[in-house]
Amino acid sequence: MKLIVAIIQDEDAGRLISALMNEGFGVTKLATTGGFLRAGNTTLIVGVDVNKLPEAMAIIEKICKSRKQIATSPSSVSGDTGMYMPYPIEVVVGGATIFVLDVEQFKKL
Ligand code: 2BA
Repeated sequence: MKLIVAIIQDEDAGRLISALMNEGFGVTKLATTGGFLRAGNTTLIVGVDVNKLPEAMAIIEKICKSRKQIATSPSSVSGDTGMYMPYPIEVVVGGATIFVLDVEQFKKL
């Protein structure tokens, strides 16, 4: 068994959860925050049989879209003044950041 940990954008979460559940995958949704943008995102954990992994990955790939986002820089540009000067930046947030982990044990009690 494998555990998919997929960090996705909030906008895609509802559709992705529905698509995965329609195909019989079990899904847990976590409300998370990206370290760089300090904005909300969604992390899904999905336990899958090894032979179903490609199917789950294909669903994630189909639904999750990358988007440009304008954000205020989380760090300061202080120069000599020591002042905090936030400035707008454009970043491309990926459709999904995915980790696939080996599952040592899986139990439902
Ligand atoms: P954030 O950390 O909020 O990052 C959002 C987007 O900002 C990133 O999109 C990337 O395009 C940009 N970004 C991140 N760090 C940057 C930096 N130091 N300088 C310039 N731009 C930067 P993604 O790479 O698609 O990441 C989307 C979200 O996935 C991240 O949100 C974070 O929550 C998660 N993530 C990405 N890589 C990760 C990793 N190696 N481990 C854990 N979580 C990760």
